[in-house]
Amino acid sequence: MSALDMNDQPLTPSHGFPVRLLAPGIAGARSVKWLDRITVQLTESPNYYQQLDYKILPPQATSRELAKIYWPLCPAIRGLPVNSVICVPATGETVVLPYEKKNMVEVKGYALPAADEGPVTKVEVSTDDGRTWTLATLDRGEKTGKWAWTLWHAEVTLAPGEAKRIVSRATDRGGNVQPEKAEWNFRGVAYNGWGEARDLKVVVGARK
Ligand SMILES: Nc1nc2c(c(=O)[nH]1)N[C@H]1C(S)=C(S)[C@@H](COP(=O)(O)O)O[C@H]1N2
Ligand SMILES: [Mo]
Repeated sequence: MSALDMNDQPLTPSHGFPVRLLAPGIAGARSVKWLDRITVQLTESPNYYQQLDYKILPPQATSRELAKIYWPLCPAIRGLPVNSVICVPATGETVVLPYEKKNMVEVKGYALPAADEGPVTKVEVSTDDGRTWTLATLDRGEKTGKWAWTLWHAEVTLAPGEAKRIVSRATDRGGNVQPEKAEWNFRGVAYNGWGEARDLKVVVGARK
């Protein structure tokens, strides 16, 4: 489909004004901006980004030279895998807990479903490297669209101290669950290992 607006405002030039293609469930790289013509053809587009970028190369493609062998052999990315990211707190941050609510840390982030297997149905957060999980609240709940990103928040227990780590894991309607780690690839694309905030310093603030 084509888009003329974004968030009820006309598209800005940097997002593709006057017309932008929107391909729901397909990586944003395919949502072509500044659209001026559409061709229907039997062969794949020779466009640089279709042929030589946004592909998941196998792990043995470890250099530019080796990658050259694999570019024509691998399919262009279409759908992205299920994913979640922790935005608050951020890695390296010092979290000051109010004295009255010590040990409870507010965590916020976003999640997206795999390709067209959305929406995200569950996000979980862990403060013990995945041994136990706390269910996050999906901000839009049932109203989340099939292809939409999901904002989420959770409150987790985290004792004061240094080098603390929080991780997140999303599940979508198709049953896809975010893995702890994803396999390395040359361009680092489509990485969907657990969301993470690490090197956190947690301190308790003064009594009110
Ligand atoms: N014409 C055109 N459209 C494009 C691109 C581009 O280089 N040229 N980049 C794509 C990529 S890789 C991405 S991630 C998205 C980014 O869209 P945004 O800037 O609106 O977030 O636009 C896509 N559409
Ligand atoms: Mo991109």
